[in-house]
Amino acid sequence: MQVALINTNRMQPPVAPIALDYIAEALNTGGHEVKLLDLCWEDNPESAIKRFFGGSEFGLIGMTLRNTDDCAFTSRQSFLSGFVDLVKSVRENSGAPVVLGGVGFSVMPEEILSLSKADYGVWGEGEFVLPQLANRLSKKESHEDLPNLVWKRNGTWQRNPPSWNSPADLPAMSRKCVDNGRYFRMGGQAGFETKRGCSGACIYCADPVAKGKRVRLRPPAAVVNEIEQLIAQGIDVLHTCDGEFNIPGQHALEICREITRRGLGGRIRWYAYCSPIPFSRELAKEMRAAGCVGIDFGADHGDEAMLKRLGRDFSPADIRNATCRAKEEGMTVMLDLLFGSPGETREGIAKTVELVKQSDPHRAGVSLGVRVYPGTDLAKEVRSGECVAGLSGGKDLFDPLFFLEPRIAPFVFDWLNTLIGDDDRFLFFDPSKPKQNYNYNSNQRLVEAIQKGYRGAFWDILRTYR
Ligand code: B12
Repeated sequence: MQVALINTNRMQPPVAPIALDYIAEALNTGGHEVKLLDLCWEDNPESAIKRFFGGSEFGLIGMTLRNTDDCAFTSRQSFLSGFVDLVKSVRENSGAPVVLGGVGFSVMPEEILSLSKADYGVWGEGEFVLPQLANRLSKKESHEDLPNLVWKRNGTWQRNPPSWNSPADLPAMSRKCVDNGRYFRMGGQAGFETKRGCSGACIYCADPVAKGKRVRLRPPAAVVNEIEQLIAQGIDVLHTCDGEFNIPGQHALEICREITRRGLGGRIRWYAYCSPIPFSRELAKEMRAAGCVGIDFGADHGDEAMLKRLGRDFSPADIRNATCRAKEEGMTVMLDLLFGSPGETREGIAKTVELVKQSDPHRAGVSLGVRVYPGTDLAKEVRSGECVAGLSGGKDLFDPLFFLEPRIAPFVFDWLNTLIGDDDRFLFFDPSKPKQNYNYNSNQRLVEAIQKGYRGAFWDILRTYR
């Protein structure tokens, strides 16, 4: 069957739709032919859609929704109405069934299907179910039993139980469907994935909702084969696409050793999201030897009680140690902080800022106000009792829901100014502070830097760009 895949993510600077590279590979392996329409590069998406469907007939159309919104308390840009318009425009130009997927989509599949009036959704990973859906549709066989499929029966969406497959069963990834070279020139990095799923208990995080609660590992040889494919395309700056690269630590070590064994450590520079634990000296050394140049630790907070409240399993001392080890091995460090969740206090924020100053990472990103995703423990908690007062947004699906602890809301911006002043190690998730803004949505400073040749993790480009 001829399948159309459409990337709907038009945010600048661009991030390549790795999902469509992976899914295209699985469809090709399953005997289907794929054509990609990448709307990221189109000034006028409607006419691009018209042009694309003008010449070809498709049996199935897959559309990806990576970001429902920019997840930033200060800007709150939702992408859903734009996405709904694109589905409508596709419908007007083709009679083929439309299936939706993506990490953003998987957080609220039924709602997005109802809004967009698409035919199907795939909740979670797409490589296993999409080729089966294409097979069944081409043979006109029933498909209502397919795992992960969201489909309509008598006007009501049905979400089939997922099958969380082993990534070892994925095909070898050639990374040739998407124009990764162009994304590298315009976006400064390419992604690769080493595992799926997360068994963590962070109350705010949608990863277990969209990827499953069991960690499923990709074989190191397959990951490094894929890296080699990217290198062959001239791409040598990469970013991991895992929630946290070092969980589990042994797998991270094995990936690094495989990169080093193939002599690639000196040929690539890569960045990873990591947890402050486990982060042994051995892992730090192996990561650096394998070409890792920067780590963004999901530190969240510097107050022991708040870390517990957020469901994290490490301490402020672990954050200090991880920062120190990574720096000793020559890697650049960013600490990601999350302020304003339930129970936040003036003192907790002060302790966190103090911890950052003592640990002295290269950058610390301050995110204030927590995005409340459906299906998370935070979503359950804030709907009850006194937390309701801290909610804002959420009047409809186009209005992202956030929480900011009401006890600190009246003074928190001033308090942060007092504590941080003009310490330029701190970045803010806030477009109203362009020089310190690490919200990557329409970040013009970042776009400019990449055009001038800067490459790397976005926070590191922002750090070095003058
Ligand atoms: C790595 C990462 C980044 C890196 C990307 C680096 C790179 N070169 O790729 C950086 C730091 C740049 C980044 C930036 C941002 N990110 Co980010 N990022 C991630 C992360 C950790 C991995 C994303 C990824 O590539 N996964 C691997 C791919 C293979 O998985 P996938 O996209 O989910 O695709 C699978 C399925 O969803 C499905 N699927 C996907 N599409 C389709 C289509 C069809 C038809 C089907 C059937 C199935 C299907 O199959 C795919 C393969 O299994 C996720 C969290 C996570 N664990 O997913 C957050 C995440 C995607 N990011 C998020 C956000 C908000 C952002 C920013 C908007 C933040 C900001 N304001 O600056 C920007 C957006 C940048 C942009 N231009 O789009 C949110 C989105 C949440 C939401 N509901 O909208 C996430 C989920 C994190 C979170 N907060 O929970 N990010």
